Amino acid sequence: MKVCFMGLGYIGLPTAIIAAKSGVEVVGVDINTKVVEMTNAGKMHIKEPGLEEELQNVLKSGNFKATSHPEESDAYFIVVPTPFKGDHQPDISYVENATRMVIPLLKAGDLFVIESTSPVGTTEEMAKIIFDERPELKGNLHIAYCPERVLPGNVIYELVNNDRVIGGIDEESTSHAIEFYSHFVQGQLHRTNSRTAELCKLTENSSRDVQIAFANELSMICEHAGINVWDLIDLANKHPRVNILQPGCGVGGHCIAVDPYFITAAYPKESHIIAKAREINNYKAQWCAERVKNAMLQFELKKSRKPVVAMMGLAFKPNIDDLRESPAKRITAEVLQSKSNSDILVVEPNIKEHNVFKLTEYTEAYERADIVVFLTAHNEFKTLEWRDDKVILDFCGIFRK
Ligand code: SAJ
Repeated sequence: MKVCFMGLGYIGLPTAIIAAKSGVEVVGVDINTKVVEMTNAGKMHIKEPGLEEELQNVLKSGNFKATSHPEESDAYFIVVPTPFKGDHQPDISYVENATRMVIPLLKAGDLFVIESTSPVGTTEEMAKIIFDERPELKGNLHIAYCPERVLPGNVIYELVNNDRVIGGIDEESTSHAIEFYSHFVQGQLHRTNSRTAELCKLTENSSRDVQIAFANELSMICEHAGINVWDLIDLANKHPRVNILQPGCGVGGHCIAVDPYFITAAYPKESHIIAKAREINNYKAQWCAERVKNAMLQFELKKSRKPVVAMMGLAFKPNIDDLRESPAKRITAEVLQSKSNSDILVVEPNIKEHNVFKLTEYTEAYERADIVVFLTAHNEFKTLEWRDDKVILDFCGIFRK
C-alpha cells in the first residue's frame, strides 16, 4: 500500500513517519522545499522528542521520502494548517489547494482523508469539489475525516495510543478509513459521520478553552477577594465531581486559542459560552499586562527610581520552545512597549536566542530584578526560592504549594 501525506508540519510529519514505520510506503509532500530537503536529510524542522531518530529509521528502511509534489497512491491524507482570516473566519484554502493537487491522481477505490482541523461541512465540501472535477469517481472513492488529538511533546506515544474518531461521507468510507488507521493506532477507532467528527475535534478544544476560562475568571475574582486561587482550586477539586483546570496568563498555541472560532463563526447565535471563553482567555493576558505596568508604577512612586523587571517565560506552555500565539510573548511585548525606560529582562530557558527579544539567563534575571513576573510555569523556575525583597507577580503558580 502506498500513501501520500499532504503537509509535513507538526502533525503531518509525525503521522507520516509512524505510518511508514508500520510498513506502509509513504510519500510526504510539502510546498516548502526547505522542509522537503531537511526531511530527506533526516533532520527535523520541528522539535519533538524521539522523532528525529524515527525519521532516520524510516528513511533507511526505504518506506519514506519527502517531495514537493504528490505521487499516485492508494490513499491521500490532508494535514495542512487551517488558520483564520480577518474577523476570526476559518481559512480552508490550504485544505482546498492540497485537495486540488491530488484530484488528477485519484482512481477508483482510493481513500481520501482530511485530518486538518476544519469547520463543519468541510469534508462534504471537498467531496463536492472532487466529484465536480472527476464525476466518474462518484461512489468509487472513500472520503473521510479523522482529526488528530496529539499533545505536542508527547506525539509519538499519543499517535499510537490515543482513541480516534473517524467519520466518512458514507459507511463504506468510514470502514476503509478505519482499516487504514488500524495499521498503526492501538487506541480504539470510533465510527461516526464526517460532520460529527469535524465538530468533535472543535468540541474537544473548545471544552478545554471554556474550562481554562473558568479558572482564569476565578483567578481575577480571587485577586479582588484577597484569596489564593491555587489553594481555592485545590480545595474545590477535593469534591468528587469537580475538576477545575489551572489559571495562567491566557491561552496560547495554535489549537485551543483558534479552534473555538470555527464554531463561533459558523453558529454565532448559538455559541455563547464558547465565545465568552475566548474573550475571557484573551482578556486575561491584557489583565496580566496591566498588573505588571501598575506594579512598575507603584515601585517607581515608592522608591523614586525605575524598577528592573524580569519577564519569566515566552513559550505558550511549560517546558516547550513553541511561541505560537503565546500570551506570555504578547504580555512581554506590551510591557516592553510601555516606554517606561525600565530595564526589562526577558527570559526563556527553552530557546537560545530570539530575533526580537534579547534573552537573559533565568537565575541572573531573578537575581537582578526588582519585579519578577512569572508567565510560563517552566520546571527551571520552580527551582527558584521565594524572595521577600522582590515584588513577585506569579501568574502561573510557580510558588503554589
Ligand atoms: N492551559 C492553561 N491551564 C490549564 C491547561 C492549559 O492555562 O490548566 C493553557 C496552556 O498554558 C496553553 C493552552 O492552555 O497556553 C493550551 O495548552 P494545552 O496543553 O491545553 O493544549 P495544546 O494546545 O498543546 O494541545 C491541544 C490538546 N487538546 C486538548 O487537550 C483538548 C491536544 O490534545 C490537541 O491535539 C491539540 O490541542 C490540537 O492539535 O488541537
